[in-house]
Amino acid sequence: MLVTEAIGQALADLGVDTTFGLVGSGNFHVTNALIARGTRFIAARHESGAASMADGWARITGRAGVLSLHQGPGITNALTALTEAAKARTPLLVLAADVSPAAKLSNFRIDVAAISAGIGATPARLHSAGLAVDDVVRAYRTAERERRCVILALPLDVQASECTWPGVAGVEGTAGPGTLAAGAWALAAGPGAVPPPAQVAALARRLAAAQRPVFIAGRGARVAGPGARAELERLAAACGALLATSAAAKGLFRGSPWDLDVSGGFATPLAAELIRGADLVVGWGCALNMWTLRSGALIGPDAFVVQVDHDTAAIGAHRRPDLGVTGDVGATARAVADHLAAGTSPPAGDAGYRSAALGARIAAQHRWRDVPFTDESDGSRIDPRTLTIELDDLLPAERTVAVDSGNFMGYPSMFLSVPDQDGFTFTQAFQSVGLGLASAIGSAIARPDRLTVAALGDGGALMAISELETAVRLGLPMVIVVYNDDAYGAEVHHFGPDGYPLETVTFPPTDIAAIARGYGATGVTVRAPGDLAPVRAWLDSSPDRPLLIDAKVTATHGAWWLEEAFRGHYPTGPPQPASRLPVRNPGSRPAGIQDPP
Ligand SMILES: Cc1ncc(C[n+]2csc(CCOP(=O)(O)OP(=O)(O)O)c2C)c(N)n1
Ligand SMILES: [Mg+2]
Repeated sequence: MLVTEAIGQALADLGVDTTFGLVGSGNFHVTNALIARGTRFIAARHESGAASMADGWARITGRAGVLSLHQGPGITNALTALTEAAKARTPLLVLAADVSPAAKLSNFRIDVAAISAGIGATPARLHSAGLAVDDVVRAYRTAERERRCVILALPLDVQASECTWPGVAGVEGTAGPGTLAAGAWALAAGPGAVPPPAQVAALARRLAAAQRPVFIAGRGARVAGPGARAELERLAAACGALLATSAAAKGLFRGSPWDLDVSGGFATPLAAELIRGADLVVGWGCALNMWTLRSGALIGPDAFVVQVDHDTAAIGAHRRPDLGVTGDVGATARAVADHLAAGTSPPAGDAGYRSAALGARIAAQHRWRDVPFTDESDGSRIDPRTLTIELDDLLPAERTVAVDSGNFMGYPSMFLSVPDQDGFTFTQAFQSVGLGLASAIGSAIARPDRLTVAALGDGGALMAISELETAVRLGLPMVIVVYNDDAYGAEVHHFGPDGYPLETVTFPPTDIAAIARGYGATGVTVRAPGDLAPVRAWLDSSPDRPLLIDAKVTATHGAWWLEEAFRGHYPTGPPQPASRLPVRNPGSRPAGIQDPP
């Protein structure tokens, strides 16, 4: 068989059933080999979109995504989205066509390995026809087990070579095509590592002594498997801990009466108060970074901080804990709960942080929509909070929310509820604008049983709008909400108050609903709650195409969480403005063209 066919066979045997990509000559045959073996191929319109779709799909399914790219520009077009995947530790295998070594002066030549390493991905390559299957299996397993973005260079000459099916050498129980069991390596991967007994005892002691413990679970808890939540809840109940998550694990404790939702910039006033009041904070598979802890402001002065992570390198990477515990989230929680249960003096009768009075406060105030605010809608523009609360009521609760980056991003993150930890796709590891639409499409493909809601700014929407064609072609009944302020609002609100010129970051109004209709989607313009009636009609119509809501939102002031983000740019304090010279940029708007009212 050809090497391309062997690659398709090996990946199909590994259980790959969905691949994303954009096909050129260099990945034409390998993509077809995957399709011939039963894989569904999702053709995107831009490689960035293809990569974000694979990323979103992998986050929601918990499986390794597979992406197929043409050589050279096919790879470079995908780099921003791949950087996000690498930083977020999304398991992703990239089948990256590459020029033959002998094609020294090919226009398509780039240094794939150097670029891969430069964005934090793991470089790999097909070494020869004889080793190709081993190379592919190793790359896939590295992506899957180590949660890496592995970029596997596929030189054209190796792809075109003949090979004999090698039976996936070195892999247990494989002698020929179709025999590589999908779970064969999963056993060896060893999730479930229990920390050393001394660490278990130390954490148990701290929990037993704590008056007001709070657990913050992160991405590591989300990916630790379905049992992790139950183990964490059992332990939390034993010591009276309140429950919170990082944004990446939003939804993990949904339904618990002790769930404070997200810790960090998106925390409700009540959640922030209670986390700040904790005497013990335990991060579970959680980086405890500046976002989750509001740069440390959510940790009270006398709080004891514990970090549990199976990856030793993660412990203390952002903030030095008072106690580091090396172990799998679920296994550690179980071991500590068992230790507490077996102890001679457990905190008998002590409810910890779980008093009846607090329970009542949490029940009344745990959602952002329970926090009073002044609706700033004025008839021509809708307050983004009002818009999002209306949508929260209108859209089915069984939903996946995917959020792009920008000033708007807190509104969907804070005001739209999600059903569980698999209901939120948050591509913020690289803080790139423009990945939200495609990661939503990947999420929608991953969970067709749920309504996917993409939340975008107008900047991010227009940057990535070409994937609307993909969503229409695939017949995805998803909702795309554009918080349209005709601006790069993040910049406007950051620099505007200091009097800087804003011509480079403001734009004439764009009718994004009309653009959506041009792609074949349903488009609705919303300026007031009453304009949302067509959303109800769309929901009731068994839709087979996306609905884009072009929401003209108020923009009188910036979102407060934005300042937190900008503070991260300058850890040693913001630079002082050197000059305030007015900037007149003739390139931004042709003379004589006025903005429509
Ligand atoms: C790829 C990329 N380019 C530029 C930026 C800088 N940036 C951060 S937020 C933002 C504005 C995004 O505008 P929009 O999507 O309309 O959201 P808004 O801030 O207006 O709510 C920009 C340009 C970025 N983060 N990523
Ligand atoms: Mg905007």
